[in-house]
Amino acid sequence: MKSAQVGGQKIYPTTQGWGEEIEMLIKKIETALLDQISKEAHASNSYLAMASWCQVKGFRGAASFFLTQSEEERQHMLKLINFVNESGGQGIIPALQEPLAKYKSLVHAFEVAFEHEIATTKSIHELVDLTFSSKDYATFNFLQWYVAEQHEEESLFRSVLDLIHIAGDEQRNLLIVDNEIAKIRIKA
Ligand code: OFO
Repeated sequence: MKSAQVGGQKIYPTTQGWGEEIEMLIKKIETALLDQISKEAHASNSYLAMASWCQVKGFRGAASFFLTQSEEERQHMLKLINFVNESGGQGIIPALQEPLAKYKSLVHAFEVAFEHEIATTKSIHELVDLTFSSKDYATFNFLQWYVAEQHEEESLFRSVLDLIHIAGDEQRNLLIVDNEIAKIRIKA
């Protein structure tokens, strides 16, 4: 990075470079941000796979829900890439691991999605911890948006799961639920 925020201050390398300790700290935070880019990309791809499965199974509401979610995750990834680039690093575009293509049921797809969200929240919180303990307040501040976003998304997925559980297994009820899922983001 051309400059770094350490100890609450913007610092610049000398002609000899950063000094080993700061160099390692910057690398650690940058690596963690790149790892988060990769996780957001995987989330986007996974939700696209879920949208495709839902479409094939006739769950049009859930398909549209997952498509929107996939697009949101892509935006989260882009936001991180921009931040890393603007901070003097380089946002690396990761290779994608193949997401799960088949689900046992609609509830299964949403359970997998919810687990993704819980894992993402954990990873964002670890990043926040790292930036705070490193006194990298600029990145810490940037990450607050992700903390709020994860809180919202966990709550959204929890509402969908509640809805599916109330409906039970009956196919007729599931179709009504599917309609409701299409509208849930508007209500939230
Ligand atoms: Fe990227 O917001 Fe959830 O996962």
